[in-house]
Amino acid sequence: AQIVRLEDYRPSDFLIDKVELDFRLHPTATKVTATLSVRPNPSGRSDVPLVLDGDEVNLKAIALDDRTLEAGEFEANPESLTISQPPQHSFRLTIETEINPTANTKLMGLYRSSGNYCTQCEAEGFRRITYFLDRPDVLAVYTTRIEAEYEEAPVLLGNGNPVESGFVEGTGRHYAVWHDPFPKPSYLFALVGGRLGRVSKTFTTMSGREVDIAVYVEPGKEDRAGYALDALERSMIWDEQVFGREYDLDVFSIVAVSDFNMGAMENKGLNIFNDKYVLASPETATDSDYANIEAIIAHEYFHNWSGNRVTCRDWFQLCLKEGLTVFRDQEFSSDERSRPVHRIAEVKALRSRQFLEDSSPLAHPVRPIQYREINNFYTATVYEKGAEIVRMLKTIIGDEDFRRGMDLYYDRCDGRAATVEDFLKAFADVTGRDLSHFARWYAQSGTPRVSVHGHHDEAAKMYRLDLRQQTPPTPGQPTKEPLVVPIALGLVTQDGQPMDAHCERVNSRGVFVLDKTEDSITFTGVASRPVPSVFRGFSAPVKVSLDLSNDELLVLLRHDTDAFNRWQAAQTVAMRLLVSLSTGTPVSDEEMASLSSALCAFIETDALRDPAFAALALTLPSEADVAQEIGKEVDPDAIHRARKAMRRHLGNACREQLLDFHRSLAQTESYSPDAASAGRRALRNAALDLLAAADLRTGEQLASTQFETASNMTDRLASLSVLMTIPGMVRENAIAAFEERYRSEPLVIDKWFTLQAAIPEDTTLERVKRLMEHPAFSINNPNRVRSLIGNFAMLNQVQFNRADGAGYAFVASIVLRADELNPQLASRLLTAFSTWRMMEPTRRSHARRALQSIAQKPNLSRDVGDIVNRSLE
Ligand code: BAL
Ligand code: ZN
Repeated sequence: AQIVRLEDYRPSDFLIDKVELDFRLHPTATKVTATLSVRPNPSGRSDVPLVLDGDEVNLKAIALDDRTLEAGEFEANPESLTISQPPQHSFRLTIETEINPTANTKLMGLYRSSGNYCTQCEAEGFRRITYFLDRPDVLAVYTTRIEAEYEEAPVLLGNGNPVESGFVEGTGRHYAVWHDPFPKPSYLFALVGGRLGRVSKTFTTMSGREVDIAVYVEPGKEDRAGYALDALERSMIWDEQVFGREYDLDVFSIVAVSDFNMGAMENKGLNIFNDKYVLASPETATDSDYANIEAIIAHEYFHNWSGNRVTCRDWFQLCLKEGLTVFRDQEFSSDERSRPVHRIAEVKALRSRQFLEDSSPLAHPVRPIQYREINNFYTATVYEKGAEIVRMLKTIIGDEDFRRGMDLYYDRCDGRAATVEDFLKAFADVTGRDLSHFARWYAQSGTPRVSVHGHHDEAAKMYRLDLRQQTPPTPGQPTKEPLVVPIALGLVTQDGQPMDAHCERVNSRGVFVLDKTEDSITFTGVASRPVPSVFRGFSAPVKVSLDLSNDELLVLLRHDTDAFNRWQAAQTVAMRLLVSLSTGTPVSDEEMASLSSALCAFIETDALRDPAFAALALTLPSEADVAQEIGKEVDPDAIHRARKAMRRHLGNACREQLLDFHRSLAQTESYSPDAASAGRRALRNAALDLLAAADLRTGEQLASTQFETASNMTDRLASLSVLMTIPGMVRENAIAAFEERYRSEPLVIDKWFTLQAAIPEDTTLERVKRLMEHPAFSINNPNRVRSLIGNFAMLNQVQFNRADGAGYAFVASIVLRADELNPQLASRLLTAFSTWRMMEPTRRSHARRALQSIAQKPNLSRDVGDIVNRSLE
């Protein structure tokens, strides 16, 4: 497939200012008439053909300025439409196409989900509806008329504001016209038609305008849409207060659909969501579902400014909207919940997904310089590392200048398709700083490693920190340059008091900026050897190596003023022990006991002050995280045994305290999804998990009682998850009871699939294959496939990475099956193989064979072909 390169970017030779669309919805033969107002682009080339993009387009007719074009005046195939000699002035092009939305299993363009019509156009789905200049720097004003059988689709929604609606007399059909006054790229186009229930309210913006905000869901599920509507309203208020951004249309709608490739989509004024990120009730959704709904509703809403009002010039700039919008949703969640707890959750996700990607054959810069298939770049690197770059910028320049820079960026770029350079220039201009070195974060892939060595001179009362950064090679980038790394830091005495030491290179916000390969900073007035607390709040997305003993780290656990580093200190010690245990390096009883007694002491004094934080402190690094830390010749079975042993040790050591939490934190009042209540449930369930690890019978008894009496999904699922670790009839009966209870709830059955797919036992592969025959499973539905097969591959380290290769062969076979229906889904599944090179030789050769079996298949989609080739390179 052809490679698209950033360096080849040039402006479009033609622009489209206005688009008028007419849809006659029909399950298998939807007719679309698109009237495009086209003109030559003054900044493009003249006397060149007009080439419009298409993808499986079925063209019915074409006219130029109302004159039907004859064969010979244009050239059309399903992938493009060319007019060799277009007029050199403005003209109107009218294109009629026909679509079969029912047969559209790719879920790109116009398709049907549970009988409803919906669209997904990012990145290149609009060209599946009609021929178009389907690129984000072509911005047009859209008017959309939608017509359908009233019985089939009583609700008709489009972008922008409703203009007109009515019945088509004597036909049983009706129509609605929508007009969006804000010029937008085609990827933000959307329509919905169907039978939908609605919850809504009026939101008054900061300038006093009234907006009708609404959430549409499957009829009968309106009572599960209230939390999403509330999260939307809170997001609107937050963006006004924190970024000064006001909503700009008369309506804002969110529609939940059950077949969706992504989490959600920010179409102008008409967000379309995977129903998993809208529907919630205490009986069907967990605390983390509620938190995800809140974050994703906010994310899509925030795109209205960071993405829609200011969009991207080309797809290489994807991080411009995605990194920035993730940063914005993270800040929102931190303000709505507990900032340190949220920061820990962000960092855990970053490490497990982005650091992994950055050390894999799929590593790429936050702003890639080339792609074969843009769908494969909606990655943790573009999103999460992209957000970390924005956060570092804020850390370096400070809150006030950050806000001034954001305002300038919006002022300058409103209504335009912008670049990363435009973004950075706004901050350079408000601060007078040169950000060209900082910009390297966008171009250089790989996770930097920063080593920190401390030297104390008692006589001179000086303390020196020697810092060194280095980034390992990644595909296409054998050598690396030093980056600009903000390090938030402080010193703590050996008995845990904050030290009042001075270093003029650390700014008033406690930040030192490392911008060379090596540097040293010296603190004065340091009488005794301190414990340094570095990268507070995880101030840069780097891996840190510290020359601190475990005992010194545990001082930070007890005493650091930075909550993130308190958590980090215990994780670092746990990780060291897990790596040793997994690789056959002896670990003494004292070493194990020093961590467990520090954690027991910590939870005894601190847990109830912030239960959510305590739950995180009690959760050991995952098996995948340990594998990543080991990095080569990985034996997943050894890691599994090590982690099990350590959980058993911790559960025994803190047993009394854990039993007490499990008893005293039982839910008594009615369920509320707020962060404080969720934190208490998290601590209680973390306690249950460790108690079961220490003693299976106690665990089984506590978990089965909790399973039977739980008053909400969080507690019920947590207890079932614990039962999954205990083979036997109690577990199998609970699995059956859960299925019986939630059989008609697809999103709950997804959880049931996931728990079973994650059982670390040899029989799991057979279980997963059996579950594919379950009536609720469908290879066509992305949520089902990801829950059962995606999570088998991502969560079940020992069974996906089976030594006999059966896990790899199975997932490869599903990738091939899925690829025939939905290439995006298939290529996403395939990324589970990104860890294959770090495995020990037997597993590595099985994985290579599975990847080769995919690569050899004829007619692979571009999506899967790209990932499999990069994985094998
Ligand atoms: N733009 C694709 C979905 C999202 O990131 O919001
Ligand atoms: Zn986004």
